[in-house]
Parts: sequence; C-alpha cells; structure tokens
Amino acid sequence: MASSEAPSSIEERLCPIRIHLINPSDNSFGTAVITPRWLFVIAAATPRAVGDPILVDECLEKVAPDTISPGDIVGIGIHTGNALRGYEVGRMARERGAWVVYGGIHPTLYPDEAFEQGRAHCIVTGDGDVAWGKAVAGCIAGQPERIYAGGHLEGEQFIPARWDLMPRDKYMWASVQTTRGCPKHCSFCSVWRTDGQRPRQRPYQTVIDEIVALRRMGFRFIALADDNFYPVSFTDLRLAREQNNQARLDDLNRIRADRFLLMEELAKLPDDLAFFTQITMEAGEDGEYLDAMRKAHIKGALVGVESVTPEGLKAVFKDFNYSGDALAKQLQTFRQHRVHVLGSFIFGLPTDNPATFDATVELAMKAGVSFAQFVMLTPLPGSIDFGRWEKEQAGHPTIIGGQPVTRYWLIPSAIRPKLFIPHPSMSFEEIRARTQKVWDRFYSWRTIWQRSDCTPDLRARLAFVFISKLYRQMYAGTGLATDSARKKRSERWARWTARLCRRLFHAKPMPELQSPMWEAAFASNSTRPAFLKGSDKPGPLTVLR
Ligand code: B12
Ligand code: SF4
Repeated sequence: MASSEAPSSIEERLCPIRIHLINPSDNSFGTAVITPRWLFVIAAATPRAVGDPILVDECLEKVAPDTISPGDIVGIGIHTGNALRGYEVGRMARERGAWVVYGGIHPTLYPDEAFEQGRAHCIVTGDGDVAWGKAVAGCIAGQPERIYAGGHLEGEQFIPARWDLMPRDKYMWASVQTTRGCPKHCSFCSVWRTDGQRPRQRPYQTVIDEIVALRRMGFRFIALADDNFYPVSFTDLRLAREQNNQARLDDLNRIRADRFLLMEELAKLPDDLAFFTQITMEAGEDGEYLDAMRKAHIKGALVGVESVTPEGLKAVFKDFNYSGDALAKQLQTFRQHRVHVLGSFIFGLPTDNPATFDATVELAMKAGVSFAQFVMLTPLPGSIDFGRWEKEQAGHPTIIGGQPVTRYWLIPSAIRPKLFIPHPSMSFEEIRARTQKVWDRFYSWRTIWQRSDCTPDLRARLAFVFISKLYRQMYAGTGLATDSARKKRSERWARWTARLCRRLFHAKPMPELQSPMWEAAFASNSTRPAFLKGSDKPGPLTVLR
C-alpha cells in the first residue's frame, strides 16, 4: 500500500485495527489541569468489537508517530485553538496509512477545512456519541462517508465517559458534563449556536454514576463541564407566565426541578468532593439555588462578567448582567452563599478606554471574586462578533503568513496576532500591556494571600495560593505573553507548580464507594456501562460516605 493511501486490500483490512484518539496540543506539560472530556466520551462510544482505543492527550505528551500503523483509525478532536496542531497530527497519521477522522466544535463549523488542511477521510459534526460508531464502521468497511452528522442528541443519549482508560496520576481535575446548550445569545460566544439554546440535561443518575467512579479512583476535584449550570432564570419563568405559555412554563419548571434533583444527589456524595462549574450571574438572584449548589459540594463557578460598564454589556448582548455597584453586590451574593466566583472579564471591547482596566480590577477585588481571568476579545467562529468581523474584512482581508486574518487559527502561533478587531482608540500594544498589568495586580502574592483567607484551614489556604499562581502562569504561557523568554519561564514554572498541585488535589481512593441502584432509570441494567456498575451485589440506596 502506498504510504499516503488508505488501506484497500482485504488482507490489510483483516489486520487487527487499532483505534487511536488524539487530543492535540502545542504545549505538553506532563501534567494537565482538566481532563479533555471528549477523549473519554468518544472512547466509550467506540464499538466494543474493535477493543479499547489508545488515548493520547498531547497536553501530557506528544503522540509517537511510530505507534500508528497502516489501517488504524485515528480520531482527532479539535477546537479552534488547537486546530493547526490537529491538522499536523492528521497529516502525519494519513502519511502512515491510517484512516483519519476529525470531530469537535471546529470541524463542525468548518468541515471542509479538515479535508483541505488535515487530510481527513471523514469528519463527525455535532455530538459524537452515536456518530463516531458509524464513522468507525465506515472506515472498517473501507468506504467512509464524507460527513457523519451527529446533530444535537437528547440528554438521555449522552454516553458516560470511560474513566477506566484515564491515566490516574496525570490530571488534577476530572470533567463531567450534566447539561449542554445555553438559552442566552452572547455576541462573542458560539455555544448557543453550536449546542443550541435548549438545555439538554443528562439524567442525574448517569452523572452520579460517573462521579462515583471518579471518587473511587481518588479524584476529589471535578469540573461540571456545562455551558450554563443555571439554565432557567426568574426572568424566563416570569415571561412564560406573562405570555400565558403553559407548555413553556412546564418545561422550564421541569428543567429547574431536575437541577435540584441532581444537586440533592450530589449532596449525598462524600464531603471531600469539590465541584466547579460555569454559570451566569443571574443565579445570584436565587439564594435557594446557591444554597443547594453549596450543599452539593459545588464550591465555585466561572461567571462571565465580561464588562463592568452598561455600554460594554450592551455591546456583547449581555444586558442581563449587572454593572457598577449592583454588579459587585450580585457577585458578593455568591460569596455570601459560600460559592467561589472565577470572574471572567473581556478587554478590547469598543466601549473600553484606558480607565476601564483599573476600574475592572478594582471591581473584581471589591466584588470578592476568588479568581479572575482577563481575556482579550477574540472573535470565535460561529459567534455574532465573528460574523460581523468577517463581513467587514471581506473586501480587503488582512493577510498574515499567507492566511487571511479571519482564518487566524491557521496562522502559525509565533506570528499569530493576539488581538484581531481593531479598537477605535487604543493600540493592540496598549491593550495588551494594560491587560498584563491587570493580571499582575490581581495575582500579586499579597492580594492572593489576602483573598485566601476565605479557606477553612492551612492546607486549603496553600492550595488556594498555588492554584492562583498556577492559573496565572498557565495563562501567561498560552495567552498574553508575547516574548518567548517570558513564555518559557512561565511554562517551566507552570510545569513545576502543576506537579506540586496534583498532590494537593488527589485523595485516597474509595474503592468501596457505591452508586445507588437507580431502579427506575436503569430498569434493564443493560444501559449501565459495566465499568460503572462496581460490584455485582446490589448497592445501597444512598451512597456510602
Ligand atoms: C469545560 C470547558 C472548558 C474547561 C475545560 C477544558 C478542557 N480541557 O476540557 C475550561 C474552563 C478549562 C475551558 C477553557 C477554555 N475554553 Co472551553 N469550554 C468548555 C465547555 C463548556 C465544555 C467542554 C466539554 O468538556 N464538553 C463535553 C464534551 C463531551 O463535549 P465536546 O468537547 O463538544 O465533544 C463532543 C463533540 O464535540 C464531539 N467530539 C469532540 N471531539 C471529537 C473527536 C472525534 C474524533 C469525534 C468523532 C467527535 C468529537 O463528540 C463529543 C461528544 O458528543 C465548552 C463548551 C462546549 N459546549 O463545548 C467550552 C469551549 C470548548 N471552550 C472554549 C474556549 C474558547 C475556551 C478557552 C480558549 C477560553 C479562554 N479564553 O481561556 C479556554 C481554552 C482551554 C484549552 N486550551 O483547551 C470554546 C471553544 C470555541 C471554539 N470555536 O473552539 C467553547 C466551545 C465555549 C465557547 N465559548 O464557545 N473550557
Ligand atoms: S457566554 Fe455563557 S451565557 Fe453567554 S451564550 Fe455563551 S454559554 Fe451562554
């Protein structure tokens, strides 16, 4: 077989086929903060007949090309940020005679690109839980279709991850998704378009099963990888009532009730578990919800604050957020209910001016947010901002490294701009330097130490300090830093801190931990994956502590 061709003869097809799943990354630290969930979900979606897939997360170490043989099937998951590396991996795999399949948000948005740049045989768009099996079957049959459209599955169809295939000592946090989709429509975000605006919630039993499996292995820290953990706001309920839309009201109430059921079950899990999620600040209106979160061991949430001014919020279609003092008050409510906030702020909005930077960091400190990220406005493909910018660029596209800037992810990272949409009054360098200063100010040793007084004991306080520094360093390595010396320094630091942090994160495994029986949801028991069943004996109805 010519090395760059897919296998064709029957003998070649009868050779044992190995499935590789690769999460591409330019930076390999040996340790990673959060598990790339898709890797373990698609591993679970791999047809059992072909055996366990070989998983490679390049955040840990690079893929070794000689592990890929002719006839193997290589699944590569990409988002916009790692698409370029993903295409490199795909070309290498195809060169070695393997079938190359891409999936994830980026090929969902740009299917053709994966063929042109990444030499794909086929791609999976949308949810891969069901479509991946079809793509594998197509490759084994030697005739894959061009596109396997996964669409939007219902929550009941989401496949639980194969945590049994995860290297146990490499990640600090695991990630479990409980719901997908977001009813909002922020202008910089693509989630509501790619995942839809209707929340699709997994049955809480399958979520608890996964978490129990993770805690058995010694994982205490778990990110609930949801788009928005508060999918129904008081305003949504009020509007449905005012419109006399009973069907909508029932639907919203059901979604809300399901959230509470999930949280009730999470609350029964061992007390040393710590969950972290993403939520809109509207949740600050609902003390009952925040209390349920805290009881459910949800200790923190990323809250998209974006801008501290009303003009800035209007610019990003986020008028449901608060600004000024009301914003500080709303965020303090989370703290009062003992839910830590990771505030996410965007710089580079057209309404920003030099005073915005200091005002933002001061508000972040006043509002009592425990962590913060300050990102520069990036047009994400699929978002309204991106569409607008692409249209503006259409007549006279800026070309960098042979690529139009509206395909910035294809520009090598060394020459890729960090800010794309020109600001009306500030230069890129000014925005970058001011943003850098904001990070330095928010994460100075003194301010971190002051913020860490919210922790219950010295161990937790040290963990807080290290996580803060790690977060800041990892960000500096991938996001803002422009000179390579600073980048290298911060990578070294991040590597070292990451190893130290990992020890702080893990707990003694609890192999005796059982999931409840869930008779109703798993009547046949056949839908419950074997690796989640635990012992053959019936488990107790509530989880052991
Ligand atoms: C949790 C999360 C995080 C976490 C954890 C990330 C991690 N390491 O896993 C944190 C908070 C750290 C994070 C950080 C960032 N994130 Co994020 N994150 C998410 C979120 C909410 C869920 C991701 C997840 O785990 N989903 C669960 C898995 C099962 O779903 P999935 O990945 O989509 O995979 C399914 C399908 O896509 C498909 N599939 C995926 N891969 C493959 C591969 C194959 C072969 C096949 C067949 C199918 C397939 O099948 C899977 C099962 O159905 C998504 C939003 C979203 N809805 O995707 C944003 C999202 C992925 N993040 C996004 C962004 C922009 C970022 C940041 C750049 C933000 C920032 N400014 O810092 C960083 C980048 C981090 C990095 N370098 O990877 C964007 C990406 C947009 C884009 N076009 O690429 C998203 C889509 C949100 C958004 N605003 O639009 N993120
Ligand atoms: S930024 Fe958050 S709230 Fe806005 S649409 Fe995206 S996921 Fe929803």
